[in-house]
Amino acid sequence: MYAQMVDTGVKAVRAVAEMSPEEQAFQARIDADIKIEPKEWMPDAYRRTLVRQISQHAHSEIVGMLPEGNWITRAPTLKRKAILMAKVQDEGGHGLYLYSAAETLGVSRDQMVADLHAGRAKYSSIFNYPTLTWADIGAIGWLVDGAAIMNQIPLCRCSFGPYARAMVRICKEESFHQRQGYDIMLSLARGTGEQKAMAQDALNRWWWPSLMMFGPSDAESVHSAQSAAWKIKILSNDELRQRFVDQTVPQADYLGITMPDPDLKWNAERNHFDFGAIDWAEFQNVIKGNGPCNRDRLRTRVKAWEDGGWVRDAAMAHAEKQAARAAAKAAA
Ligand code: FAQ
Repeated sequence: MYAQMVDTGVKAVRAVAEMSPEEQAFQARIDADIKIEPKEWMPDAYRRTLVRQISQHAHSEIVGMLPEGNWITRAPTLKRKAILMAKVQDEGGHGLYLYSAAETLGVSRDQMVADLHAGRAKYSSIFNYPTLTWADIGAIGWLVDGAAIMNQIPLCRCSFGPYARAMVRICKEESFHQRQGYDIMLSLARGTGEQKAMAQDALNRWWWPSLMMFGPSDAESVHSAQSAAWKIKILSNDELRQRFVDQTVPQADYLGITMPDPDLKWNAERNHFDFGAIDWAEFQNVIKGNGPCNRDRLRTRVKAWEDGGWVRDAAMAHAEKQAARAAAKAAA
């Protein structure tokens, strides 16, 4: 039903002396911060790693439209509705840039979509949680887009040119998304007691899953060492998670709501917040397909793809007719 670990063929990071001359030249370019472009030679495992990560990222954007799309018809004001519609459309756009970036590596969008629908590809764990109240839309913008930006800013400097360039625009848009979410939280936090309670409840439910978005701890992360050597990953899962916590705790204080973590406290020695243990069993359960909404999300995506079949067929038929007309005109 849902993806298991993707084997990119990397067992351990190899020393330069163990690499072929081609691999050594490739690694030297990476070390010199030269971007790798699609038509250049690259190790198969580098290509597979990027296809895995970029396609998962694209799927996350597309599946990520669903929890928020669920609230477009119920947004509390016309302005909030217009903003939410624009945000959800932006996420669709991000998916398209990312599918295009992955296509430069030789995989077709149809193949990537088929992999998602067949459960062979992952998407972010966070989108398997339900949006129960309007405050969840605030929490997603504030926390989920906030975590996404924290992870994606370093990706703007990653070694693969098309991915790095796609990230620049995506990050600009995500920062607006984060601010619209925080603005919703601020309105609720300054509202009635009931509204403030709604904001607190959304924080309680979204905080821990947001921390899981950064992936397993560095000690458990199977791909990190090689991805760091290839400068696909600039900062580790744990480093990014810590930065996110440090950035977000003062924002919750400003809202006047409380992080659902009794172990959260400032550590002056480390100059960081200490935080409680993440429930990794929950994370593993969600990425294996058993989160609250996994089945529903996939079912909805598959149905949307099937329902849109006639549009793709019509576009193809139109393109074929145009090509045939152009050929007939050229021959006349
Ligand atoms: N969910 O060895 P690592 C967004 C998997 S965009 C599910 O550490 P890696 C915008 C991982 O794939 C959010 N699976 O892996 C938005 C691997 O399994 P595999 C998406 C996860 O790749 C906002 C295994 O665990 N962002 O939110 C997760 O080096 C609002 C071992 O992990 C991106 O995709 C997870 N959270 O590091 C949209 C950013 N974490 O592939 C709508 C790009 C780990 O072997 C509304 N991706 N796994 O089967 C990355 O930076 C990396 O892929 C990580 C994981 C950091 C996510």
